[in-house]
Amino acid sequence: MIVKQARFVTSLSKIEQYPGAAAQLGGLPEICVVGRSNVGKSSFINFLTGRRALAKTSQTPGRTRLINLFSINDDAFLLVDLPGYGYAKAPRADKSEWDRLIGGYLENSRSLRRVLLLVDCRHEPSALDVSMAQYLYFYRLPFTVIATKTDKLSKAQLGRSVQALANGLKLGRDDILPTSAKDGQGREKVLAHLAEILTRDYA
Ligand SMILES: Nc1nc2c(ncn2[C@@H]2O[C@H](COP(=O)(O)OP(=O)(O)O)[C@@H](O)[C@H]2O)c(=O)[nH]1
Ligand SMILES: [Mg+2]
Repeated sequence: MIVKQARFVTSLSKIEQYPGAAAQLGGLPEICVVGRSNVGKSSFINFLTGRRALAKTSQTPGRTRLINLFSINDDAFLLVDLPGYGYAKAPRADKSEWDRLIGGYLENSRSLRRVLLLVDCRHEPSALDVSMAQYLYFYRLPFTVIATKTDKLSKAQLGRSVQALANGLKLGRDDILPTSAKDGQGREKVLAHLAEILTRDYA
């Protein structure tokens, strides 16, 4: 797949806004991005779309408290940037609002074709990453694990890390796609993977 066009559509601060926004766009297929805050979700969206600042990235974890919708290739599909989970410093009330946003979206989207679960390639999956994978299994939401920030490791280190991630998430190592928003690693593979998912016939 070639990303010819990408545009920001809207931000949702409450899950109640989602059905209306999705309907207004005509129920486009959706690919969503989840992961802990600061794992590189917004950078991943920019990397995938080839746009430097389509999604706002941040040095400060826990900034995105919104669901951001991006339309790709003239409404071929939507990329959905979900708020990051697991930001320890968030006030308690904020935390539950985030969970409501993430859970509300994942359990209610009718057009969700794939969840991209982003994990940092440098670390073993956190307890929250493991919970998220279990949650996705529980709701039978098909997902793909994307390892981010591969530019921070040597090739040998990356091989070991991907294996550790696969073990921690009970996946095969080929089920994890390594990427770097910095040097572009993995972009073609991710785009081919998404193209394959989006062209599948669900009828
Ligand atoms: N070296 C490197 N840094 C990255 C990469 N992806 C994201 N970052 C950095 O990680 C931080 C958090 O990124 P962001 O996309 O805002 O994460 P989000 O909170 O998950 O949306 C920022 O400082 C990014 O520049 C990557 O592939 N390589
Ligand atoms: Mg973000």
